[in-house]
Amino acid sequence: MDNSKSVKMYKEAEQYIPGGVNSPARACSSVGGRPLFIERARGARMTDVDGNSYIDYVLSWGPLILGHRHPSVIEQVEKVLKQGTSFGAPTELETILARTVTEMVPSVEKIRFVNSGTEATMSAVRLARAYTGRDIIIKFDGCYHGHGDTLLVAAGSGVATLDIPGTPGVPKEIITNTLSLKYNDIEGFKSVMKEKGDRVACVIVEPVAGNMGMVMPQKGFLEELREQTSMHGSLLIFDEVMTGFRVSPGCAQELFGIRPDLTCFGKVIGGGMPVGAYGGASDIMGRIAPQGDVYQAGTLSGNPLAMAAGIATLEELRKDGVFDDLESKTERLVNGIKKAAEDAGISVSVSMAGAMAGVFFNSGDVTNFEDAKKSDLETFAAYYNGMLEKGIYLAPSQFEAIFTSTAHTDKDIDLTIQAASEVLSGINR
Ligand code: KE4
Repeated sequence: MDNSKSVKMYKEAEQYIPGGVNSPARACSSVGGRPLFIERARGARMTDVDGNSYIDYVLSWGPLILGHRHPSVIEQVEKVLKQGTSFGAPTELETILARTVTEMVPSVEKIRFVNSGTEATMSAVRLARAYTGRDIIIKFDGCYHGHGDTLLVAAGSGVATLDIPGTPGVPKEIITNTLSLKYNDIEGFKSVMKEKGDRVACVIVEPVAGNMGMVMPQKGFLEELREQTSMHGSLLIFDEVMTGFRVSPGCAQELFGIRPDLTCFGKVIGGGMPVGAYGGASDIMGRIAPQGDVYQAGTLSGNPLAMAAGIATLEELRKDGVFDDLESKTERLVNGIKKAAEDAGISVSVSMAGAMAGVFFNSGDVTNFEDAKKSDLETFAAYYNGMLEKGIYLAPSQFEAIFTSTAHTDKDIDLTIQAASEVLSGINR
């Protein structure tokens, strides 16, 4: 595959941008490659600057659940573009998207838009600390909640991929009140809450973990988080930046029937434009300035172009049958990859929820970060590069997830399964 233009552009980018990328997750160092420079995309396909075309399962790391350049998203954004790009003043579009989210996610009575998932989680934690008057926050190893100082402890995603501590530059005092526990370890969580529960401001969790690879919550885990936080007057925050409107139209909280106190959103809610959000019960959100005294602000928060993309995306997702189709496509894909690995004699563990899936090259079940780190990273690198050669664009890390979209066709899924079969059977030879 000719990548000469990407190679040239990457060299140029490295002169001005650290690592040549504006997010470490895009670096391909962990799989021994370099990032491709993309020229255009439509539906489930992306084309790089050398004219190579790929079936895309990264979808801008989740936002493009309708695929690239969905007609209604483009139409809505172009309509707003004719009026302006940003006003720094309220627009009706913000209210429309806010109302849509409250209709789709009942636990959200009020919502504040920001520009990224990081801003959403950072603000939700600040709000929880203010609302409870407490300082301790609990997260889980391998979960990634963006790059905010207090949450970079034992984080997943690019922090895990690059195997870096994640906290250089974060003063110890800032993270002394951040406890990171083992995901799915109910007894461990209960004992910490027994000892410190009355000082815990919030527990923040990815209800389906997608940043250590994809790890499902074990039976009773989320229920226990809900029970213990209610018992101790702590807030339960669901970080649904990745799972939001992807694992179910009503998010993971609908899938598992758990009502968190606060929910963080990102990715799909912006339809490919920079949007994050946090929301929850009115009495909690009422503490946010200017209604309350907890400060959080943003120049481009609620940007009309981004709101238009988000509205168009959620309106499409609400249509009957969309999720059933997404789910069956994802199931066929992940079972096809599983069978390809097993036929090649390669240990594999897979999982899926709605329009997201995970594939670990691992001989055991993966229920937490420790298990995930036992995966065969060499096999993953060979699989990643082999699939790329065959025109299948995956996240360049074992510690990321697979995303499907309404734009992926049955033919795309068949081609992907075929590619996996050829690549994986070639690895062990
Ligand atoms: P952003 O600040 O990147 O918009 O959102 C941070 C975030 C928060 N919470 C969860 C559960 C997330 O998955 C993320 C971001 N996800 C990564 C991919 N695993 C974004 C990719 C990147 O960092 O470039």
